[in-house]
Amino acid sequence: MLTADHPRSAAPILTDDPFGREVLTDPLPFHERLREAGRVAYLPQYDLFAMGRYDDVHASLTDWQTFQSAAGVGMSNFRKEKPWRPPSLLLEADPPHHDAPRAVLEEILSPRRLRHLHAQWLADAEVLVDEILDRGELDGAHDIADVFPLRVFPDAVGLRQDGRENLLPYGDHTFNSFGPPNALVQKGQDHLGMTSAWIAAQCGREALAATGFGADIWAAADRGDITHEMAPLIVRSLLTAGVDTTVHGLSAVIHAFVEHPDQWDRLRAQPGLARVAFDEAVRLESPVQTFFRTTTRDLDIDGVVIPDSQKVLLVLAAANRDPRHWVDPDRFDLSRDPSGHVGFGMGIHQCVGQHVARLEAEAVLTAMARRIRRVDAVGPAVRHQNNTLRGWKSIPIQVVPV
Ligand code: 8QM
Repeated sequence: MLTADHPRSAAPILTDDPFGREVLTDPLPFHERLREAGRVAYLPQYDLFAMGRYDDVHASLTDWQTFQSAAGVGMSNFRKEKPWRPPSLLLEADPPHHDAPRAVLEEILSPRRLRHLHAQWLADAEVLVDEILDRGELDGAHDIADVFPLRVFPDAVGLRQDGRENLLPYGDHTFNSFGPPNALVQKGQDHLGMTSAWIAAQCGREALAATGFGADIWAAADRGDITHEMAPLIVRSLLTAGVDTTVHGLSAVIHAFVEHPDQWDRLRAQPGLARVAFDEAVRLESPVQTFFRTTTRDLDIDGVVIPDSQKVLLVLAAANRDPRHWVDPDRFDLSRDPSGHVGFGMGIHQCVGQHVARLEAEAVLTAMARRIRRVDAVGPAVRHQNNTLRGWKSIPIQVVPV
């Protein structure tokens, strides 16, 4: 085994580029090499450490004191480099600054507070399923996964109608920006000024409807739970993290069912499995593949020293298929208990919007399972390329009604 010449380190070296076209096209071989290399590996191309075993990824996510987020959760180290946008008060913060914004958003997005959306979103999903049944042949990514979150989430936030086409490109660029400044980031630069300006303009109180998640955030500022200066940035978090993630989560579960028709039959027989199916797809596909943390001290992991202020790549997707933790990890299996996957992260930063995501997925899958007997592939699915997200650009399918 090669050894890193990093000072005082003895980490196994991996020469893969986790953000190169080869790994982004098929990340699984890299994930296996990472898990098998040891508890931690060194990637000389970027001077960073990486972890892919479930226990180590889980432990690092839960130890926010040692693995901080405030120096950024992308490759860029905010202790050394200026962030491309003002840091998120949630994602790119740690206690104590993280606490108030997190508590406010967690309450606003809690299952109890989302309950009133359930019936409307199911009705919206039924309308969408009617539309796709009329067509027969369609694109599961373009016509379902891209469409549904954009129909329900901006309304729930309280966004104005015009300009919503900025949401997906802004999110896609942000997720690219967590990686190195490669061609995927370059491609997003052209329209970034306009897109960012639109996003920023939607975060003010006057731009938001009188009811919705956005208004709820401003009301929390009026109560003094957060300051008025914090409110726009917390709204920005919703707009950044709330659309692309659910789009790729939905495309993951749709693709999984196309590939596993037996599991589709199972969902039809037992529609109550919709939420399990979604979490199992999030485990299997890990729409958010990776996040970084930054060490706050020198660490020793089985003799491998990770120095203070080092970027550590946590490969959530590798942990979610680690055979040390999961039985038959590559199987999409509704009889498994997928809870404990790290696709939503773990610990104090665990996805605050996960109940929104599950409600959207439950609505879509429930409506589909009621009306659609079969979902057949009619052509090869095409991957979407992003430095952080894994999903599909195209899933050509034919739907057969019940
Ligand atoms: C990823 O801006 C933010 O607060 C934010 C951006 C991206 C995410 C989360 C938060 C994890 C989905």
